[in-house]
Amino acid sequence: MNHLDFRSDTITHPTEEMREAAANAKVGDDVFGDDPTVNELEQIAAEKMGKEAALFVTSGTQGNLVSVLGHTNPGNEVILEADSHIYHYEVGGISAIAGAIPKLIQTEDGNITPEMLENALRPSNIHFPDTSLLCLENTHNRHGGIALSPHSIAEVARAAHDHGLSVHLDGARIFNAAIYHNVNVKEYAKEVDTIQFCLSKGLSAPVGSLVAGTRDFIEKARKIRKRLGGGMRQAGIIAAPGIIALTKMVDRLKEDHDNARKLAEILKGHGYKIIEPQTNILVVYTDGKFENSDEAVDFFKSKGILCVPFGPNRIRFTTHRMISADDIKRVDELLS
Ligand code: TLP
Repeated sequence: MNHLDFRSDTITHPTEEMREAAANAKVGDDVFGDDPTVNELEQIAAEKMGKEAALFVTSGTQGNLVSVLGHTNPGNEVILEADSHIYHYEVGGISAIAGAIPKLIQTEDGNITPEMLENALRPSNIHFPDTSLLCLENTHNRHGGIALSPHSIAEVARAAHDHGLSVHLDGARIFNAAIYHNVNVKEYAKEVDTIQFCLSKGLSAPVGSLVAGTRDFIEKARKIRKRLGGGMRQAGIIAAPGIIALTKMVDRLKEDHDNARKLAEILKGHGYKIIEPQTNILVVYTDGKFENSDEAVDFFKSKGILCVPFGPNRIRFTTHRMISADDIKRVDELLS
């Protein structure tokens, strides 16, 4: 059966133009700084984010880890939203590799307010770890792809800076957030010390993420990436599709948002409770219909629709370039 695959926007294949760009990319040894295509991608990324420099990394997970390592010392505390990707889905890297201790803040909607941050901060005491970093996430994956506003990010980032913390933004889908709020991504990046964003999700590149920040931080991060085994050689082959992702694929993300809203209407029509989607992620509650999320995933699969479990009583659908408006209409037929 030819399934409609809503498991993630990470499943997007590179476009023909990306494949051609990969085949024809000018390359060099990037550990020597010699790969012109990687250098170009890093420069475009830094300019887009309004930061001094950027570093091409293998994945969002590596970008977040490199950033946490750059901002902390072993034993430091890192403040995170309780449902953050870094805490849930990155195999405990910030503890296992950076030696950081996470402090979680529970929120209704992924938005850490200055007040919540103040309450989480510890007074100075010989027994306590030093708190050195606040990590934010936008769009917020486990909160249903909610897009935090530049204002919310600015408020909490400024509060964190006032207390001497650094701020890292996991902006895996930051362009989706910027499109939702109709702002330039720089509005987000300017408030944080570092931002990580992914080329390999809705933007359809096959591999890679970037970390952007000050020149000094990025030089430090380059060495940390090397320590993690992320020093790549003729990486222009994978950076070339990334340039197309960044320069040509951002505007079309709006289609994914429109399709998520259409999908939400269809699922509501079939009696499902959902979190209203703002971007390309749609979270659907399974209680009242199924015993648990695995059963729900199996049911949808039997209808030719792939999605993922998202906690005990929730499943997630993600729209992306390889799902068309006609595919969305087919969901209605498949469920009827
Ligand atoms: N998220 C993936 C899975 O890991 C869950 C997905 O399918 O959504 N930050 C955020 C907010 C993410 O959603 C992801 C990927 C990452 C970081 C990590 O990116 P990769 O997969 O490139 O390491």
